[in-house]
Amino acid sequence: MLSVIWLARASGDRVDFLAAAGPRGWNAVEGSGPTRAMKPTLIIAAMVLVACTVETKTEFRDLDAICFEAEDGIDEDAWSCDEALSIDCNTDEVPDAIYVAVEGGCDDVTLEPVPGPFPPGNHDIVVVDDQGHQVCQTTLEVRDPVAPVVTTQTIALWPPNHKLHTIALADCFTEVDDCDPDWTARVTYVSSDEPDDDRGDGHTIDDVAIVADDAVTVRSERQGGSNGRVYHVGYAVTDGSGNTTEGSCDVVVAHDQGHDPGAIDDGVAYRVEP
Ligand SMILES: [Ca+2]
Ligand SMILES: [Ca+2]
Ligand SMILES: [Ca+2]
Ligand SMILES: [Ca+2]
Repeated sequence: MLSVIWLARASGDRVDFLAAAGPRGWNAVEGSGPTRAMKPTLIIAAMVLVACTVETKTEFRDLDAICFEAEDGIDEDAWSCDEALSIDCNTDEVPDAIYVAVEGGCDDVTLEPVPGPFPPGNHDIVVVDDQGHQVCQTTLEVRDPVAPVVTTQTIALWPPNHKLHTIALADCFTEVDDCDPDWTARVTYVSSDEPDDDRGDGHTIDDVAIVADDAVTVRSERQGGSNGRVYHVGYAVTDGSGNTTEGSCDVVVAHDQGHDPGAIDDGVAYRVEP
């Protein structure tokens, strides 16, 4: 069972890897507070961890090609090149090796590894010898019927100085667990539990906006006479097989710094969609 968890986003010149975790559930994001300030630490930690964990992802290994003498047979669990293989990447691992039956013995046969990676999808598996001659061919189907599992954190903005903050989905995701590294995330809405411009909140409008497929801006502001402001950032995370998980993460502006969690959600006052 492969269980590398990673959080990677590619968007212009922004962070490529934000968090990564191994089978024991390592989590790059600890504590709460202004995420913007934590970002450099996250990037460094993530780069180190991605370098360590990617090698354990079975799909990223090459496939050894092993000659066997047809008359001797192979273990019943071994994958022989004379049959196609279909696996579910949530429950099965890509085998380490494919076995190739050769009449007359393996003494003079040297087979090349079949280069990976093998993410979800259909793969032609062509085994060649060290002279480049094709020895056999089959197919590997890697199925992924399970939607990504997304874990988020609440982001706190302070002080309430009416400034806009850009929040990327990568800022509020702490884990995206999927056997397919080729997932994408998009914003589905952003909402506020206070009106755009009301009493005791200054004189600004457009407090929420969607500024990219995967990013919003929200204003660090709340009504002085209320209980703190709660923004919801809706997201959809879709893997390469089209399985989608939807949810939202919170961005809060406390009424003051004496409260924990410091803002009470009064329901949606208004929301913006793409
Ligand atoms: Ca999946
Ligand atoms: Ca106002
Ligand atoms: Ca406002
Ligand atoms: Ca509130």
